[in-house]
Amino acid sequence: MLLALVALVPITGCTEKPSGAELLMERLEASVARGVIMYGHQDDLVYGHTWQVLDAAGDDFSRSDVKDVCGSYPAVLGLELGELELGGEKNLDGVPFDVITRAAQEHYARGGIVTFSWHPRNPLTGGTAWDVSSDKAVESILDGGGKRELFLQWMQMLGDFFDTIRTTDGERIPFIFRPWHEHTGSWFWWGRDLCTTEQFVELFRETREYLSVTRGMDNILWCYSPNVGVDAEGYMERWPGDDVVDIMGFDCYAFIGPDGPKAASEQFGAYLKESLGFVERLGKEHGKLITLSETGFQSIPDPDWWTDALYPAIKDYPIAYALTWRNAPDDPPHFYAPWPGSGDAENFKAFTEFEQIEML
Ligand code: BMA
Repeated sequence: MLLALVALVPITGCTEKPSGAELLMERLEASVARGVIMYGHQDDLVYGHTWQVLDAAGDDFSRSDVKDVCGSYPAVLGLELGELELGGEKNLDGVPFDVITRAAQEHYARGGIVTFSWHPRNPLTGGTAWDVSSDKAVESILDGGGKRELFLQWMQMLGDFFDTIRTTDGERIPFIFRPWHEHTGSWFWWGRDLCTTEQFVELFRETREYLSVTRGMDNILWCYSPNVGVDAEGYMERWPGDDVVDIMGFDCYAFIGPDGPKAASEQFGAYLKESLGFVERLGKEHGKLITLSETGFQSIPDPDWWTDALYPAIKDYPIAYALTWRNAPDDPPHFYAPWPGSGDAENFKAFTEFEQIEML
């Protein structure tokens, strides 16, 4: 005890208080060093298959489909900011922003880790994030572009929102931000065929520069997350730089094909392993932590997917966490985690009981 106390006393003048981002990185690194993989679920505390939190002040954020099934919360909570840039009260999935803030606070207070994604609308056309009708959207928001002012407003709104992510003592909560994700595909307006490598890199770097430098937010870890379907070279093609990325992420889903769920699971396992192989190598080369930033099998039609497909594919790789996508209450087949009564519930429980899988 005494030794521990001595070790904790800072030597005046020699130690600077670590930033929130540094503390979070230490925590993630320690978890990877222990050989565990944290389980994450998108929007876990804000809604589930049959319910939704709409009243930020009146809710204790104790409900979770995952907890209802296995008794524990996910260690990582993903939250979504799409349409924050419109200035309304709710995100693109109908979640009020004050609910998002409170969920982040509660999850952090319980010892969990928070990560934010963002599907902003197309700044040029006014369409959704999936509006890929113009290859000039990214160009339009960069320096000299016609939508530059709009983009600067978006950045300010993002910064103002992130400023609400604080503990009750007013300390900024450390979190992972994963903007401009899946850019190796061409389904978002910032995707591969919609802008040049230089433009993408500038977009990522500017976003970080604004939040980290202009707004001084030293509580954010920055995650880069291409989609499966690329090789190591494709993964690195639009790398924004070792100085602006903290975590190398990777999004990879299972998709049902003509041969049914088992074949889809098998195929998923094979390409996930192959991809994690080179992401692990790139992580070592660049000195970065790696993670499975999004994964899942919509409706989980293979009831053994958790233990027979996902687990064997990830268990030999040093990923910090594996985050499955959301359980949409307004779109019943759109679920990626179990809920009481879902066909995969028992299998999910068995997955969380592996020693290597960490829940909260
Ligand atoms: C997508 C889908 C959409 C959703 C978006 C942001 O992958 O789940 O329905 O609007 O993520 O959460």
